[in-house]
Amino acid sequence: MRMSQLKYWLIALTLAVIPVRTFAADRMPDTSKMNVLFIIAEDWSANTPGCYGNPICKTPNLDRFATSAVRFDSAYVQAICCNPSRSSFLNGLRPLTSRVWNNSQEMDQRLPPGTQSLPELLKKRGFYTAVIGKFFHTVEYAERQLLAFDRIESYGKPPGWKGPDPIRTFPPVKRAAAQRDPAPRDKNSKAYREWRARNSDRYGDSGLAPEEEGDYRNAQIACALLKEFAQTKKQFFLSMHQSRPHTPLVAPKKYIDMYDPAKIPEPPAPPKVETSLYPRRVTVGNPDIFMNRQPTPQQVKEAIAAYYACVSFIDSNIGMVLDELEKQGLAKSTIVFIMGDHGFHLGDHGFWSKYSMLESTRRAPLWVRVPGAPANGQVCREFVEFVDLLPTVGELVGLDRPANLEGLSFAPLLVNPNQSWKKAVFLVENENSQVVRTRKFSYLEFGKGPVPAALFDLEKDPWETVNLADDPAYAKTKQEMAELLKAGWKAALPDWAAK
Ligand SMILES: [Ca+2]
Repeated sequence: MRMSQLKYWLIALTLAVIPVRTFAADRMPDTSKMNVLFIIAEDWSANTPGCYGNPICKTPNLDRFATSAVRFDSAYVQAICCNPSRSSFLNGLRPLTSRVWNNSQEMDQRLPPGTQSLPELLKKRGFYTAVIGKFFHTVEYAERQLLAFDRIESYGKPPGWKGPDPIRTFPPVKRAAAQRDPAPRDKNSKAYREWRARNSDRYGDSGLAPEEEGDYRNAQIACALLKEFAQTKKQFFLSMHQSRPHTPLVAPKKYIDMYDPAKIPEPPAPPKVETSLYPRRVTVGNPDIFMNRQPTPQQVKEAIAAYYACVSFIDSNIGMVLDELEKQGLAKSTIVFIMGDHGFHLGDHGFWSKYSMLESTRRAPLWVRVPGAPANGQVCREFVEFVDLLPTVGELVGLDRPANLEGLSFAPLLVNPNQSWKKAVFLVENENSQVVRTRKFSYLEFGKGPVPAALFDLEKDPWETVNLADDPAYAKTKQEMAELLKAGWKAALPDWAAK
């Protein structure tokens, strides 16, 4: 055999072996130089986008985006409301490790020493970092972390931050006299708390043109920044906030007019005081909306219609940003994550708002588009957790990932969304109340409340209405679920990832 023939056979042999071993990595483009765009919307029920199966709520931009991204159908947050959920996924830690499980715990006072948040890691890696609107729960809770942003737009500035002036300014909003109800200055005052409740517990026409709305303006700022980034050509991280569909459920009239409350079906899982896990919400009121009263059936439909209007409004704003990404030639070099920060009850169980361990709070919408990823356009039904976001970004762009992260990069699911993945997801309400959800069951333990535990058969009862915790036929299942909850997230990892 001549030397050239030998070389040929050696190369052929190598090629025959390599594709089997590195099949997945070979099919993923080089993502290390890509930009990262986060779009985070507040309190977003995964049951609402059209591409998630809602036949009424209109989300044409997200539906189109879904054809070029991976839509995660089983994405779960780790905490029951904003502050702990964001503290969890923006630091890659679960609530009992971040030590933040409610809205009043100050993140930067409680994180384990040495914790590096996502913007800090990106900054260290050389990204130009920009944020538009809310990112962490409040500026006061994240002053150190926010200093990692080169650009802060439409959001409070932490002390000592010295960045550029706003890239865009807007004319002041002219509110009608009837809508004038300014917030009292002292955030610790009773008057402020009363104003907050009054302001939150509303739905319907915002009385503003889209151009006067903060969410629209945030999208405009994002477009201006993308234009700048296209010229400076720095590798960037940009996060844009959408305050909807958080309460108040108000939107410009054109979006409210899209929905006829008469055509909204009644919510599933009608309220039952005697079996409710959170009975106060069925008898007294809810957080955020319908706070001191129970809505009439008509008000239920009107509020759901208004929520859909809010979702359609942010869909339009998000579409504006995605279009600009194309226009500026950045779509092929920018990884896009679109997500809610947790879910929302829309009248199911008689519940509104979040603050529960049930599916409506746990599950949130999540789309991920890595340009050129093989799974784009597909739906991933495997379990992912929001605590996985930081490890995923870390793997894609090559961050120096801290050793104590409590998630698993789901980048491999962007290559093959059908491979076997986590067997369960976890959420924490507080130190003593937690839930584990497998494909078939959810199991909840309560530190206090009407029952110590709840077990639901999700195949038979997806809306979690029949508590089987005391049913002898489910005794073995209950024990297994309790053991899994105690064993924790590591016990639910795919075999290859378990340590
Ligand atoms: Ca929220």
